[in-house]
Amino acid sequence: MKRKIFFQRKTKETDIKIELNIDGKGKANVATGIPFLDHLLDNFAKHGLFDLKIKAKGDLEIDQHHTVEDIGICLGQAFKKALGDKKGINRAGYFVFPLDEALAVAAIDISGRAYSNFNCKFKKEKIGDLDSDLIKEFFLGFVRNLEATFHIRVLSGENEHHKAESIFKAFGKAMKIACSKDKRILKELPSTKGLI
Ligand SMILES: [Mn+2]
Repeated sequence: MKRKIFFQRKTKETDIKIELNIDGKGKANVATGIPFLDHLLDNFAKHGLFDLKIKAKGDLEIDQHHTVEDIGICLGQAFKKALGDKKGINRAGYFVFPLDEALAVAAIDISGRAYSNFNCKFKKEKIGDLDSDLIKEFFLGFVRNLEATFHIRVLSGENEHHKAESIFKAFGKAMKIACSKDKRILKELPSTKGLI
């Protein structure tokens, strides 16, 4: 079964279209109306080897909140649908990604249990054109809809661009590991409970 999906969600606040291939090559085409968020999601796709197309139109004239949060929601739903029955997947993954002085850890378990522990504080309100406090909201929307447990730590870092980018690179690599299949358990769910 191909782990590919087209997903669209339209509300009065945002209109978001996502094409995702979990078993891709890292081809990204992201246009959210917020160029720095595009940059972060490009990095996520590139390092996770996901083919990812996102077209988002949000009510940016109000602020960026709806758009960033809803992209997290839609991306979480897209992964959940594309993963299908989850048989054979590693389920959990983590990565520690350095970017010069910045070092981020992302640990994920696609466990059916939504929990986000995002501990990075940004000193600046804006990174490029992105409201930095919305990165936390993006991950909350993502894990609630993927139904996954997620921890993000930034162990060191000075530059805000480096901190944010190292988070999304670690996020991509950790998701790649968690979504990857292990040939030995292709017909099994990776759970002692028998349910995810
Ligand atoms: Mn960069």
